[in-house]
Amino acid sequence: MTTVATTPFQDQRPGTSGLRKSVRHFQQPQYLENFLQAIFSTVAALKGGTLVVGGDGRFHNDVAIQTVLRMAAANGVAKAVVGQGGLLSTPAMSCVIRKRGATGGIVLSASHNPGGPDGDFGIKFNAENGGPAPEAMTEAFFRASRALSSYEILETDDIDLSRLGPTALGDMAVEVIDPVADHADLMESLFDFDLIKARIAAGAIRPCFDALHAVTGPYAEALFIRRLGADAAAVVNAVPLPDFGGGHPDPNAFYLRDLQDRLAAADGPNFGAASDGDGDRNMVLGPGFFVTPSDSLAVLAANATLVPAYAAGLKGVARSMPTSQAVDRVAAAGGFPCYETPTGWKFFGNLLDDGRITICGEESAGTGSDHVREKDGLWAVLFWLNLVAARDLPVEAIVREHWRRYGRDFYTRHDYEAIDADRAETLMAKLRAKLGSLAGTQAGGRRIALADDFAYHDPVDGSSAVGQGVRVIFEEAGRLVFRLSGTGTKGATLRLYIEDFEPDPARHDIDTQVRLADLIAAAEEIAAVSHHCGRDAPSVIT
Ligand code: G16
Repeated sequence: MTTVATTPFQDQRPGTSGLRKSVRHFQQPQYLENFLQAIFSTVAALKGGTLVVGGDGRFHNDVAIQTVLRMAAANGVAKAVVGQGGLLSTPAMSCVIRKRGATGGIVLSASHNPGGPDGDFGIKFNAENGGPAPEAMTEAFFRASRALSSYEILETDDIDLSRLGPTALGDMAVEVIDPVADHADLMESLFDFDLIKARIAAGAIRPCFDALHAVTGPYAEALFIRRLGADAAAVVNAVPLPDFGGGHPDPNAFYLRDLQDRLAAADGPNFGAASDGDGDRNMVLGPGFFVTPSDSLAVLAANATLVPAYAAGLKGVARSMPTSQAVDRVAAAGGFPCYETPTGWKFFGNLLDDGRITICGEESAGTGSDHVREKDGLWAVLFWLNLVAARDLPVEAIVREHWRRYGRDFYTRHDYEAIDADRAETLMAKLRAKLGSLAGTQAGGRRIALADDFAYHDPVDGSSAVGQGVRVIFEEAGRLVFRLSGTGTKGATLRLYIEDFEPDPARHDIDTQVRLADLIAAAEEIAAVSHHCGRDAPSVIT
C-alpha cells in the first residue's frame, strides 16, 4: 500500500451527473486518483463497506476500473462487487447496490457523450439507496478534492475481470458478477412477460432495439431474445465497443436515423427503441413516429395500471422543470401529486425514498420508477412493450389517443453546443438581470405572465437548489426555459426548451417547429440567443 503525494486540481466539481471531462483530461497523471480519493475520504462508510463498480465499456473504462479497485483496497473497502468485463449499466448499478445492501457504487461513464480516445469519460458515485449522490455529497467531494495532499493506492497487478466469481485484491474481497442477471430478474418481476412474449410470438409486436454499441446490448439480448423470444434481429449494434463504433450513443431523433430506416421498411419492425451509453436513457418509436420523452412520461403515467407492478395506481409523479407539462395533466386527472424538480436525477431520490412518487422522468430521455433509484432505459422500453401488448395498439395510436384525451403539449429543445463559456454566461446574466421587468410585456406577439429563475425546495429534507434555469411563462399557455447544460465538456451548451399546449385535435398534426415558431421568435427577442451564441441556428434540435 502506498501513500502518494499529490496536488489538487481546481476543476473537480461534479456537474448534473458526476464528473465528466474529455478522456485526455482524465488521463492527466493523478487526475482520476485525486477525484477517487475525494470520494473515499468523504464517504466514511466505505471503509469496511461494500462498493459496487462498473462502467459503460467506453474507452479508458478498462484502465480506470483497475485504479478504482486498487484505491478501494487501499482505502479499506471490505468488498468490491464488479460487473464482468468491467460492465454495469447505470440502472443495473442501482439495482445491484439495493439488492446486495452495498454502501455505494462507482460508475465509469460519460453517459450519452461520445467515446474513444478523443471522446469523453466520467465518474459518478451512487449512494446506498442506489441513487446518484445528492448535491450535498457531490459538493463535499469537490471540497475534499481541493484539500488533498495525498491518495492511497495498492501497488499490484491488474485483476482479471473476465472470470465470474470470488477473488481478492490485498485484504479486499472481490466478486465478479454477471452484470445482467440481477437487473433482468427485476424487470421480469415488474412486467407481464407472458403477455409480451405471446404478442411477439404472434408477430403482432416486431421489436427492434438499437444498443448503439453501448452497454445495453447484453441486457437487451437477455431480455428481448432470451426471455421474450424475439428473433436475433431484434437487437442491433449489440456489442459494447470502446468508441461506440464511432457513433454517438445518444438516443434522440438526430442520432437514430438508421433505426428509423429499419422501421420504415415494409416488412420491418413495428416497435423501435434505443438507449444511451450507460443504459439509463430511452427512446421509443413507431414507424415514422417518435415519442417525445415528455410525452412518454405522461403516457406511462396515464396507463400505469395496465402494468402488473403499478396495477394499484401511482402515489405521485415527478418531472424535471424543463420537462413538458404533459404529465401534470395526467396527475391532475388522476388525482395524485406531481412534483417539479431541477434537472438531474439526483433530485428525485428523496421523493422516491419517501414514498411520495412512483414514476418520474425528464425531457432528456430519462424515465424511471421506484424499482431502482436511477432512470432506466430498458425498464421504459419494457413498459412500452407491456402497454402496446395490453392495449393491442401500436405506439403512434396510443400517443395520439393520449393527445385527444389530455391535449398535446408541443415540445422542442434547441441546443447550442460548445459555445464560448463567457458568452453563454453573459446571455444568462443579462436574462437574469431583466427577469423582474418581463412580466406584463410582449414577446413573439404573446404576453408574458411570469418570469423567474427556478428554485427548488426539497419537501423531504428541506434543502434548497437555486438558479436552476430561467422560466418565461406566457399568458394562457406557452413556456420558454433557458439553462446551461451541466453535462457538456467543451465550452458551454445553452439549452432552450420551448413548449405550448394545444387542446384542439385538429391541430395535433402541425409540424412542431412550425407550431412553436412564435415562441422560438420570442426567445430570440427576449435573450438575443443567436447574437450571444454567435450562431444562426442551434447545433441540435430534438
Ligand atoms: C444527466 C442527468 C439528467 C439530465 C441530463 C441532462 O443524464 O442524470 O438528470 O437531465 O444529464 O443534463 P444537462 O441538461 O445538464 O446536460 P445522463 O443520462 O447524461 O446521465
